[in-house]
Amino acid sequence: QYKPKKEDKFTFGLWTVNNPGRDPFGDAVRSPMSPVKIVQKLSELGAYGVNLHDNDLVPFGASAQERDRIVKEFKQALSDYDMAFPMATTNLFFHPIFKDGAFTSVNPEVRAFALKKTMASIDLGAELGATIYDFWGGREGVDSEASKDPVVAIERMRYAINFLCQYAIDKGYNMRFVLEPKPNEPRSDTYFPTIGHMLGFIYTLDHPDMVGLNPEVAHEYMSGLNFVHGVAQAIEAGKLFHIDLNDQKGPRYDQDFRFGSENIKNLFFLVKLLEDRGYDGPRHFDAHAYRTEDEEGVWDFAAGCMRTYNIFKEKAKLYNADPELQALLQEINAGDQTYGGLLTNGYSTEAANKLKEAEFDIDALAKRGYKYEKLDQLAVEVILGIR
Ligand code: 3MF
Ligand code: MG
Ligand code: MG
Ligand code: MG
Repeated sequence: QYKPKKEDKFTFGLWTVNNPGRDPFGDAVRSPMSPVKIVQKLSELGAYGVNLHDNDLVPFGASAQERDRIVKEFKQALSDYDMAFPMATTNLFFHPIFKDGAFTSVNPEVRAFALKKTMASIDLGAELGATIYDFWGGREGVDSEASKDPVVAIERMRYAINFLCQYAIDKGYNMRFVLEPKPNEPRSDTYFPTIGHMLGFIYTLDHPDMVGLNPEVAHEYMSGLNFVHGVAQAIEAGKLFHIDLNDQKGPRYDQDFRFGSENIKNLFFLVKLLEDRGYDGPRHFDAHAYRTEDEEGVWDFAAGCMRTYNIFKEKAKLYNADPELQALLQEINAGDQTYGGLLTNGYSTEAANKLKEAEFDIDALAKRGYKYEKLDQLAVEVILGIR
């Protein structure tokens, strides 16, 4: 029942299952697997597709022949194992050249190289069939506030995204861009730290229709924010083009835990939101196995992400079908929602005058109990599996 199927649209980045478990205090604990093996194994587990950064597949600085050989072999694997390739992105954070950022570096030569590298990576994504191209800020930020003018940094980011949108249009690629906010790590502070900051930025671009969001669970939790509300705003704005699912224990270092391993209640409401609102993009897991794990643990991790998503999806159906819970919701939301047309027809002088003359029973309104304790307990019992 919870077994992942292609229609579930579960995807993983090559970098997620291939995470070697390196951290600031310890070396790699797992050796890299070949991209072909990853494609095969994820397909067997029921995933729909894979995503990558350019250098997850083609090493930094590879020759044209080497690149073409690797890409050919990878394309063959996608076709052999019936795996989709929805999203690609650029690694603009690992190589030391990017230590001060890429598109927002103070060094113009680094900014130019970052554009060149991204164009090559967009070409790679297009060749593999990606229709979504991701931009995570990586090292676009500061450690010292003295180092950069923050207004100039925003202008530089806009210049880069506009340049690259036009590049994709010029090339005739069927591709939309997604911007992925994160508040910090690896830099002390990253520009465009949250969904809201990024959403505001999109409308200042030359091609705002082409650009949406790739929100990540852990990134918003690192800011102490409610991820469900951020995603809802992206959905309402028509900007949820992609999503990075994982988990995180509150505002601390970036953990990228297995989806649903920590914030069970909030992530239940996230899955309910995505499913109720008909989100039809990839459900991408941007997470990795605990550092304690060997290869077997990596596949346990991957299977767990998908299984938990499907359990939440099933629970959301139960929630929507629970008679007591739904009756209570109806009771809570009762009343003339249009308030005699005054709450739906917008402003008019007549409506304003009517409202000014209206009498309200302030005491009765103030005394109302909202029954949210009862409702929340029912919700918790659905999630805990006893309803
Ligand atoms: C870092 C991230 C990134 C991005 C990736 C594209 C390395 O916290 O989330 O993963 O997600 O660049 O998805
Ligand atoms: Mg992340
Ligand atoms: Mg991360
Ligand atoms: Mg991510």
